[in-house]
Amino acid sequence: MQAIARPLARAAPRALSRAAALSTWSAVPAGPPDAILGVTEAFKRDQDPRKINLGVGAYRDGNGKPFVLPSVKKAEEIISQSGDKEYLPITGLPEFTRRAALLAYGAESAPLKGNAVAVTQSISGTGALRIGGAFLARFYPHSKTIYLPTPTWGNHTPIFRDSGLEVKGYRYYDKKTVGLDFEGLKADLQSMPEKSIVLLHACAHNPTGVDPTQAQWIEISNIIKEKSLFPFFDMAYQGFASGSTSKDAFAVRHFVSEGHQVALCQSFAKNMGLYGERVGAFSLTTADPEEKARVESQLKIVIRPMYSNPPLHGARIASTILGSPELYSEWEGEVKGMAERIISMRDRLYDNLVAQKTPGEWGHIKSQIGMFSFTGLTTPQTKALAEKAHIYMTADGRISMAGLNAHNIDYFSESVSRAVKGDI
Ligand code: PLA
Repeated sequence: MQAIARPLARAAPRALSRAAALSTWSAVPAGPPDAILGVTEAFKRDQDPRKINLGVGAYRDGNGKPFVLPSVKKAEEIISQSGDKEYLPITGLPEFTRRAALLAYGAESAPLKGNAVAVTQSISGTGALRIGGAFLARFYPHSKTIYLPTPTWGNHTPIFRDSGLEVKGYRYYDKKTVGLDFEGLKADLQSMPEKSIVLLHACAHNPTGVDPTQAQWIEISNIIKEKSLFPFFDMAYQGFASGSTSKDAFAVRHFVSEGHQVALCQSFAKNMGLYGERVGAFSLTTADPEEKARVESQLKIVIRPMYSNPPLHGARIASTILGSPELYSEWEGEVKGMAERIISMRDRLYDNLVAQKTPGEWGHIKSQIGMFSFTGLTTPQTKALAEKAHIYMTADGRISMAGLNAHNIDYFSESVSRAVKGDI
C-alpha cells in the first residue's frame, strides 16, 4: 500500500507545478490560515470523537449544538407571510436601522431625539467596521491614524489598514495582573496626538474578556474629551457581557451623554445568533438633521461600489424582534440565558482547574466578561492540546466559553490541567 502511495504522492505536485509555471497566478504566494477561522478548519479535519472547538466565538447550547433563538424562529414565521425580495436601499432597511440605533443609544439619547444619528445597515460587525474605516479615511479631517487596544480582535488591524488608515496600538491588558492596564491605558491616551481616532470595545473586550469598570469608563471619557480624541466604538457583544443590553451599552451612552461625537459599529451575530445572516449597523452621531443627511449621502457613496446594498432577510428578522414588544422581551430573556450559561461554565471550569491542582492562579476565568476567556495558556500548550487532546483554540490561548458544556467540560479541564503540568 505504502509503496504505491509514496510515488503517487510525489508525482502529483510535479505535474501540478509544470501547469502552475504557465499560470498567470504562479507568483501568488500561499497565505497563512486565518488566526480564528483557520481553527475551525483544523477542527473540521479532526476525526476524533472527543474533539472540541473553542476557536471562533459562536454560541453553542448545552449540548454543543448551534442555537437558533426561539424569538428568531418566531420572527422568521412572521416575515415568511409577507415581504418581497426587492433590493433594499443602499443604507438598508429603514425600520431596522432606526431600531438598531435605539437599542444602542437608548431612548434618552439627545442625538437620536434630535434626528442627528446617521446610520446604515452593514454586513454584520465586520462590514460596519469597514464602512466606518473607509468613511473616516475619506472624511475625518484631523487624522488618518486609529489606535487599537493591545491586544485586540485579530481582524481589526487588516480592516482598518485596508480601509486606508494607519494603525497604532495603546496599552490595554496587563499580563501580570491578568486585568486592565489602566495606568498604561490612560498614559497612552494622554500621549496620543490630539484628535487621533481611538477604537474602544464597548463591552466584552475580545480577546481578553477584560472591560473597564463604569468609573474607569468615565475617566476614559474625560481624557478623550480633554485630548479631543475621536471615539470609535465596536459593539459586537451587546447583551453578552452582563446579560442586559442596556447595561452593556453603558460606555456608548455615557460618551454620547457627555457630548462626544462617536462612531459605532453594531453586530447582531452574537446577541441574536444571526451569525451567517450578516446583520449589523454603522452609525455616526452628528450635529443636526441637516448634517446627518449630508453624512448619510456620503455613506451611500462609500457603500454603493462596495456591495451596492445589504442583505434583506436577517435585517427583517432583527427588525421584527426589535419592533415587537413581545418578541423583544422574549429575546432579552434569551440573551440573558446565553450569558448565564457562559457564566456557569466559567464557574465550573474554575472549580475543576482548582480541584485538579492546576499550577497557577485561575481567578481570571471567573472575572473575565463575555464570550471569551483569555486563559493564559501558551502557544506551545495550545498546540499540544490540539495535537494530543483534539481541543482547538486560538494560539493566544483564547477560548470561546460557549463551546463548553456539561458533556465536555471535565475532559477539557483535565486536558488543560495536564497541558499546564507539562504531561500531555
Ligand atoms: N468585532 C469584534 C470585537 C469581534 O469579536 C467580532 C467577531 C466582530 C467585530 C465581527 O463579527 P461579525 O462580522 O460576525 O458581526 N469575532 C468572532 C468571529 C466572534 C470572527 O473572528 O469573525 C471571533 O471569534 O473573534
